Amino acid sequence: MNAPDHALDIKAIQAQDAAHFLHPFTDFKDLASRGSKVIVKAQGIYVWDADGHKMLDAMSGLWCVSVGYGRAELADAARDQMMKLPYYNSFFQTTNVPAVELATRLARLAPSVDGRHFEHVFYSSSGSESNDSNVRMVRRYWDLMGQPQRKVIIGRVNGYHGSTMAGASLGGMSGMHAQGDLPIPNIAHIEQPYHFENALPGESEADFGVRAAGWLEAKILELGADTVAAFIAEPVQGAGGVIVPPHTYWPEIQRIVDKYGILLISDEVICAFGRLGHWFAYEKFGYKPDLVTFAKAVTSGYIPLGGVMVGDRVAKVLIEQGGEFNHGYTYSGHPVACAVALANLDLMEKEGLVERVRTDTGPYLAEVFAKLAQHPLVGRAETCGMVGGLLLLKDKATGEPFPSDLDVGMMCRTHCFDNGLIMRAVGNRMIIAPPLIMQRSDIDELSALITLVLDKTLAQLQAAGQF
Ligand code: PXG
Repeated sequence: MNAPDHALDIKAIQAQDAAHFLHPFTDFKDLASRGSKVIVKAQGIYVWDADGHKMLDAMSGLWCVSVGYGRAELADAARDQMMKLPYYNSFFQTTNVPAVELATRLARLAPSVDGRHFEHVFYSSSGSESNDSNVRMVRRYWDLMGQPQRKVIIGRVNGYHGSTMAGASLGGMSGMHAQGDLPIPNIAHIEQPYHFENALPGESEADFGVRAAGWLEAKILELGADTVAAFIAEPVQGAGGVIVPPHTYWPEIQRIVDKYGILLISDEVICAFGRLGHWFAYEKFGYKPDLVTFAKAVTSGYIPLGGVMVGDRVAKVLIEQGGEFNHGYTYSGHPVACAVALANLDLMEKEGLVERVRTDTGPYLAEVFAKLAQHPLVGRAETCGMVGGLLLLKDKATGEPFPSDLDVGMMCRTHCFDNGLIMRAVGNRMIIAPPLIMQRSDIDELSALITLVLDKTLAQLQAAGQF
């Protein structure tokens, strides 16, 4: 398995890649000068590049391959459905069996909180599209409610909600806003609940959580409560660096959205389907969203599918009063994607993956991260279910960060690649979202690899006189 793939002319593939393939979120010229790493195969929790290097994929692809690679059940489901009905639209009073079955199943999986139910699904093919659908549904809802002035959707700095015009606008990534005249009108942002960066000196996590939620109330009052349509947030911020909010944050957010009657959108593109030990993450934190965005792990990334769980409050109005809803995609309710999702949910249920994360591997990963926090480079170590973040600091006692031009995160990530481990670097936070099929022994292997790359990063910093 570890031999180079001689059937491939890697240099030619890299040259064609540079000549024809514009990669997402990439400096095209820089990548062309380096040459892409060609990933050729995968099995279980590992991927292999064309040179035969085996890597433990602690990012599950891109937060999606929850059931691991090489699952024949998902390929069989796709093939069977392709041979039966590869495509049909659901625009003109037609439907298909997998889309109906999946919507029914998702409605059963989404827990009701305080009598608020999720009975309906609106399908898309990605997280970004789903959040565009959210904007359309939220604004349509308030129009139908006779409050068309309620247009503003509030998101958070460093939140990620996708890369379409609306998705990137809802997100709070300054680098994305800087390109393409974003955000679009009627989007506002508040600061993120990141204790390390935003707490006052000596402020407890609990106090900070309440204060950070209070930024939402302040923004609502600043904008005028009758102009605000919705608040959108990730349960735990993923792409922003695995920022886990204090336990006091979500209850206070719920109090505020209830007080002003604004809709709550839980963007669970990363957090749903067991990532945090529950089918949906709002259940873990106990809040009551009106709309829930999903994508990624609904199919374990084997095929694109996304959507929105539409709660009763919004669904009733759109259905009873809305007439035709002028929005949808060619692939809304794609039969093959829905068939793969059903097979994926079957696997997750059969193997008890959600419960495993909640009761076994999630708590075990937390123990492992508590040990990693002892490493001289690690200033903070946090997990939530099967996501984790390690903050690399120059001085963990004082909280002094490394100078940003040193790019310690990228330094560490290079050691990861060189040593058979895939982690993401977000600034100087090293983050993971491993496949949910991992057992404790896999987590031990992951922990040993992380320790190795931290040691190598430390040695490099010491050699450069930076530590
Ligand atoms: N919402 C959230 C919370 C996400 O994490 C999207 C929406 C958009 O989904 P699509 O399917 O349109 O990509 C995401 C996607 C990273 C990274 O570098 C994270 C995502 C996508 C690409 C890169 O961590 N999350």
